[in-house]
Order: sequence, then C-alpha cells, then structure tokens
Amino acid sequence: LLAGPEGRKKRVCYYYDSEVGNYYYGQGHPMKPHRIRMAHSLLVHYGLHQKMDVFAPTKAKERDLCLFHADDYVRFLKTVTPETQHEQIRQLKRFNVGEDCPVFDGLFPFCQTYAGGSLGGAVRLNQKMADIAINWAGGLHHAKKCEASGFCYVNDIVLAILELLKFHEGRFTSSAAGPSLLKCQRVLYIDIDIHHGDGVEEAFYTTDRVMTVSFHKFGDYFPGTGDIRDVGFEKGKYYSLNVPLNDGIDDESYQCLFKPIISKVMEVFQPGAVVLQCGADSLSGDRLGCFNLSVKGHAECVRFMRSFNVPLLLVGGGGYTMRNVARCWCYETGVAVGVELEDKMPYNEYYEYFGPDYTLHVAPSNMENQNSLQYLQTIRERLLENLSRLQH
Ligand code: TV7
Ligand code: CA
Ligand code: ZN
Repeated sequence: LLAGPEGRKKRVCYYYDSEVGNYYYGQGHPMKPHRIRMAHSLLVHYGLHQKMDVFAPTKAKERDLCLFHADDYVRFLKTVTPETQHEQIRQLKRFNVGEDCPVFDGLFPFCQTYAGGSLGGAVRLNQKMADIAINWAGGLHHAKKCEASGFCYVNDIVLAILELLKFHEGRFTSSAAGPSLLKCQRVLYIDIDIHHGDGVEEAFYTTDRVMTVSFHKFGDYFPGTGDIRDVGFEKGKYYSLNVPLNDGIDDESYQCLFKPIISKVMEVFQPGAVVLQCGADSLSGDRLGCFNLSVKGHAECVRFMRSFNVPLLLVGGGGYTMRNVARCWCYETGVAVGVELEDKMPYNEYYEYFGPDYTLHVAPSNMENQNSLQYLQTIRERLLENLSRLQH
C-alpha cells in the first residue's frame, strides 16, 4: 500500500481515567483537570475512540515514582492531606507545596493516575503494540526530583523517557574497532507548552541519550529558565535546545522555526522514540498564555512528528482556557489516528462551553506578533549552528 501525504495508518493507544476530571486544585486555581474530561467527551462524540485502543491507566506505584523522585518527597505526597498539612509547614516549604502546587483531596492518586498513563504509553510503545500513545492527563514538565513546581508534582515525562530508554534503539554506530552493532538508545523530547520544560531539561541536562527541545515564552515569565545559551553540560553539551519566543507568535512564525529545527534534530540525533508535550497554553486566547497559535497551527507539530514514523508519545500539559484545550487535544487525537474532523461539533456533555459558534476551530486574534522576521531568522540560525556541532 502506498503511503499518502498523512503517511501510513498508525496503531494508536489512548489512556484516560474517568475519575481524572474530578480532581480539583482549589478555588481560583487555573489548572483544571476537568478539561481532560471535556477533551475526552468531545473526541468520543467525534467517534475517535473507535479508532484507537482505549485504556484506563494503571496507577503508578510508589516505587515507579521513585525511579526519578526522592523517596522522602514521594512519601510526603502520599501522606499529606488538606486537613493535616498545617502540621508540616517545614515539609511544605521544602517540597515547594503551597500556592501554585496546593495540597488537595486525592493529590496522590491524581499523581499516580497521570503518571500511570504516560508510563503505560511508554510500555506499550516498547512492546511495539502501538505506533502512537496518548495521555492528555500527563505532560507535567516542571516537577523536579524532590520538589513540586508550576502545578506539577511528579514528572510523568521523565518517568516515561526512562522507560523508553530501556528499549528504544536508534541508529547503529561504528566503534573504533570498526563497524559493529553498538546500541545507541536515544529519546527526543519536544515541548510546545508556552512555559519552559525545565524539569525534563534538568533531569537530562548532562546526558547525550536524551535531547530536549523546548519552545517557550522567555523574558519575565515563569519559570524564568530556557535561555538560548543553555545548551546542556558535559556529555550533554548541545543536547538541550531552547527556543525563546516573544508574545503573539502566530502559526506561520512558529512553523518557520519548528520545522527546520526539528528536521535537523531528527537528522543528526536519530531518536528511537519521540515524546511530544502538547501544552495547549500556547494557543491564542489562553488564560495564562500570550501566544497566538490556532488549533491547526498547534496540531501541525503533531502532524509533523507523526510523519517521521518513529514511536511517538503524546502528552498534555498546560492549557487554561478549557474549551480551547478540549478543542485542541480532540483535534490532535484526530491527527494521530489520521482523520480530519468536521468543524461543526457533534452534540456532547459540555456543548454549552463551545458556544456561540460550536465549532472545533476558533480564529486566532489580531494581537501584534512581537517576533520580527529578523528575530526568527537569527535564533533559527543560532540553533541550527548548535545542532551542527553534534554531528557525528
Ligand atoms: C504545565 N502562573 C504550568 C505553568 C505553571 C505556571 C503561575 C499562576 C497562578 C497560580 C494560582 C492562581 C494564577 C492567575 C499563574 C511566581 C508565582 C506567581 C501563586 C498565586 N492564579 C505548565 C506557574 C506560575 C494559584 N507561577 O507549564 C492559586 O494565575 O508565576 C508563578 C509563580 C508565585 C506563586 N503565585 C503566582 O503550564 C502544566 N501561577 C490562583 C490560585
Ligand atoms: Ca515549552
Ligand atoms: Zn504551560
């Protein structure tokens, strides 16, 4: 069979827990797990569940989480409750649990659930039972080894990458003794959330087995890291890539960086698997974000990564205007399975959220794009130059 422009048909597996939408960070908090349930409802009403293997994630065990996180931090997450947190002020401070990362009812099972989805997806890709795995509840990229940060408690992405590294081999290289079958296991991580993927970058900053690439707003914006000059350290030098952006970036400007940079990365790094964090706070009109991407522009990153025919794990992340998050992840699920969804929405449980238009796509705004052509060209050249330094 000839592959069309969308490439070969893919076996897609999808992880969704029917409880995830009930977890609640607290009044006024912008992070709302309910958006995962909205996205699920929408994609089910589009019939996408019939085109994938749908799984309820197995909750990650304490010892799974400890493959990256410190034992005492995981123990704290497991035992702290909204009622008893006041007796542990020192611990709360130490683990950065408070305003951005509050203690709420069911915090630990929430962590186990979203980490379980990403881990389950990684295992399934390793078993070669799927080409693409999806966990929209995952993508919590700020969590550190012994610290919560930016709405994230455990780093499901780091855990999934560690799992993928167990199996995925990329290209073969030649040893000094002549050509031999030396295994080079490499995973590529790409992060299109508007925030810098600092937790994942930090975890793999000194290794050449994981390349991290984050596109983010940079300058007076959380978490403050992700300078273009931060390229990795020691063995990891040039294996971290940061693409700092200004307000108002649109689809065209974004893709004129994403495509050439990622093409070069795929060519020189040749990963055995790719993890794409699809944070939807880079969409136009996000409550916390300030970019101007359309759902199609955002999803173009998914379409592009899918075209390489390398095992692909899609995770969620940020996204604070719930109706647009649901639109985005529903449409991207369609891209993964290879169907183009009708703009007119089917009726669904959350239909009233999508008024007055009830369409999947919404027009980006007329906000100014503060990324000049000159700026885009300059950073593209600098990043491609860094990439040329790790060739061979
Ligand atoms: C992946 N921005 C996570 C992005 C994490 C951003 C921040 C808030 C925020 C928190 C609230 C709240 C908020 C309206 C927005 C320096 C501070 C300022 C806490 C009030 N409303 C992801 C994290 C970022 C909490 N944090 O990448 C409770 O905005 O800028 C900061 C830090 C100190 C703490 N304060 C905010 O998208 C998932 N927080 C309302 C209630
Ligand atoms: Ca990012
Ligand atoms: Zn974000």
